This record gives sequence, C-alpha cells and structure tokens, in this order.
Amino acid sequence: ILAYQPDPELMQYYRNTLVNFGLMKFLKDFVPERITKIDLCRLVLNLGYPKESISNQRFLTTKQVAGILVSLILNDPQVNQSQSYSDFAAYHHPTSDYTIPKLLSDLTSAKKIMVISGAGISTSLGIPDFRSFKGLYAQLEHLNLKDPQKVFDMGAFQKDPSIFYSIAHLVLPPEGRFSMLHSFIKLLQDKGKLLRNYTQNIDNLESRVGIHPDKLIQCHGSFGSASCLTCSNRFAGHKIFEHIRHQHVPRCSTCWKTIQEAVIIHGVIKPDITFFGEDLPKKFYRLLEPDCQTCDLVIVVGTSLKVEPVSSIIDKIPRSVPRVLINKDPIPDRDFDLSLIGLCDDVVCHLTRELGASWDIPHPNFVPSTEFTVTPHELYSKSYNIVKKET
Ligand code: CNA
Repeated sequence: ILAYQPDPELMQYYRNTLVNFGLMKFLKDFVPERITKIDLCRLVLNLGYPKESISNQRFLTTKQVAGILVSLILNDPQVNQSQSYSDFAAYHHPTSDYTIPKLLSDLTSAKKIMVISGAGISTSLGIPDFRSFKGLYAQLEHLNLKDPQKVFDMGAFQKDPSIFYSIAHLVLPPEGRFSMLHSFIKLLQDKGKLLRNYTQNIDNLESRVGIHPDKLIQCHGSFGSASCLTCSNRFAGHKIFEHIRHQHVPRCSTCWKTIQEAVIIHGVIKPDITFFGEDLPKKFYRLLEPDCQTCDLVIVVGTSLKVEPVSSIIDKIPRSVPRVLINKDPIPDRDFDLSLIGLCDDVVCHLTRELGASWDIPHPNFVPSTEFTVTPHELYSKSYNIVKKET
C-alpha cells in the first residue's frame, strides 16, 4: 500500500467534500461499514495525508487505521471541526464481543465461509510445518543455510536443484490419508457453506479429501503436478514421487536425451509449487477481491500467517465479517475476533460436537463422545485453549 500513488482528482473530490460538508458527511459517504483496512489506507493517502501516518499499518487493526484517519481529519486545519463525532470506531467493529456460542450460531447460519489454511492442518499426518519448534526449518540446520527459506527459493533451485530434492521427501504427502481438519473443510463444502478454501499447503490433501477445484485455491501450487523447466511439459505429480523419496533430481526424458553435457538445470522437473520469487496462480488474484467482499465468516487455521500475500488476505475483508483463528500458537499481533488455541483437529471436533449429530465429521478419528476442556487463555483476550480431556 505504501507504493500506492494517490489519485489527484480523487484527492480534490475528497477534500472538497470534507472541507465543505464536514467529517460526518464524509464518513457516511466514503467509509461504508464493509470497508477494508487497505481501502482505509488508500483513503488516508487520497486525502493527501503523509504516508508516514500509516507506515506501520501492517501491524495495525482496521479499527486502529480508522482511528488514525479520524484523528488526522480532526486535526486537519482545513476542516470545520464544529460537528459532533459519534463512536465511529465502535461502528466499524461490530464483532468486538464475539464468543464461542456466537461462532457456533454463525457456523449454522453462514453461507459463504472462507477458510485460510496452512501447514498446521497436515502436521497430525506427520508432515512437518515450517516454523514450529520441530518444523522443517529446524530440521534443515545440517544444510548450514543462512536462511532456511532458501530451499524454496527459485534462484537457489536454478543454481542447484539437489538441495531442494534432498529435503522434499519430508513434505511429501502420505498415501491415502487426510486429517480431520481436511474432512471438516469437506463437511463445510457438503453443507453448501464453503465459499473458498485458500490453502498455502502444497501437499494437495484438499483435493484428496474431495474439495472441489472451484472451491479451492492452492495459493502456493501443489505436488499434484510437476513441470520440466526446459520444455514446460507437465506431468502428474506422482510420477516424480519415487525420485523425491530417494532424494534424486528428476529429469524430463525428452530434454535430457538432447544434450551431451547438460547444464545443471537442464531438463529438471520441478513440482508445480510456488517458490519464493515466483508468482501465485492467476486464480488467486482473480477470485480474491470478490471473495473478500462476499464472505460471511473467515476461519484461519494452522498457519503462522507469515507469508505474503496470503497473510494480508484478512486485511482485505470488511471488518464487520467475523474472523476466527484456530491454531496451536496464538497470533497476538493480528486482529481476530476469537482465537481457539489447540490442535486444529481437536478444536473442530469440539465445535462440531457442540453443533450436534448433523455436524459429525466424516473421518475415522472423529469420536463424538470425546470431551474437551475450554479455558480462557492466560495471556490473550478473546482467546481460549481447547484441550482434549484425558480419559
Ligand atoms: P508455518 O509458518 O510453519 O506455520 C504453521 C502454524 O501451524 C504454526 O503457527 C503452528 O503453531 C500451527 N500448527 C502446527 N500444527 C498444528 C496443529 N496440529 N493444529 C493447529 N495448528 C498447528 O506454516 P504456514 O502454513 O503458515 O506457512 C506457509 C508455508 C508453509 C507455505 O508456503 C506452505 O507451502 C508451507 N508448508 C506446507 C506444508 C504442507 O503442504 N503440508 C508443509 C510445510 C510447509
């Protein structure tokens, strides 16, 4: 947003309205209830206020940016300050007293749920995530990389694909299995409630559980297919699984035959996963904006929300839409209405048990009689620990 160039015509129009009609008229006309954080930032810039006033917007909530906008206007010498100003911030934060019972009721009534998922939904299957204590990055210490993310860097891959192929087996999906959380997303789809699943995962288990391609955005691609970097031929992903398991670099037979002294990258097949330095699938950009405007509940699950642009999706969603985090670790610097802290399979098991038999998750590990303890989080507000009771 900080690269955004204000539009001079819009600036003139906004300032005229503000100066001639005052703050309340301006807010009523240009700050609808479903405004997003990004739109608020643009508004600040299009009013001619300095970029510095929102330079740390990444760490601010929508409500805080709204507060900045209002305070800039209230301190603007050109604006007539005599009008009264009602509780604008509260108006833009209707979900401030969100609770677990409210979430249960929203799950029943919602029709367009957006699920933003990450590596944590597959860890119960033995696939490590990236950033946890025993995650993949911790397991890469032996490679002595300055930054473990380099393993997934396109530049590094082109220099030496064998580094990626020495660790790719660690994130290869297990045969024929998916987690209870995958089945929960499928349940939302079967109930006609899933607007879209934006997954950062590359294990393709959403497809395996039966999430329809129309309902799924694999933001970082997946192991479901692979392509030759030289001739762009596409292969079914499983064709290179044996190579991956044996830590061999797979090569395209067509290209490999045509060259005597091959350069290191010639004919190398790469899984169609998005490396750092590569663009996200077009479908992501095509559907994101409309989805953000239409969703009626957001569930963020099993992700540290560290990787852009997925981590900013929630900033594009109107603040009036409830947003819930289900994660092993809290994410206190992001603005959630409710954080359910625990193993995601346990959390959805608890929620669906509360919702009754019609919400039984179709997964072999789902035991409706399992009991859970729910306690307020010791450090963070609007956060609850959900833990399976010992039997
Ligand atoms: P991350 O940064 O490693 O974060 C994972 C998050 O999940 C952490 O906050 C954990 O606390 C949480 N978590 C771990 N286990 C559980 C659990 N059982 N229940 C609830 N929460 C849990 O990973 P992100 O997904 O945020 O980062 C995005 C990267 C990870 C994407 O580029 C992926 O491609 C990449 N990745 C994918 C896979 C996979 O496809 N399974 C595996 C490893 C990494």
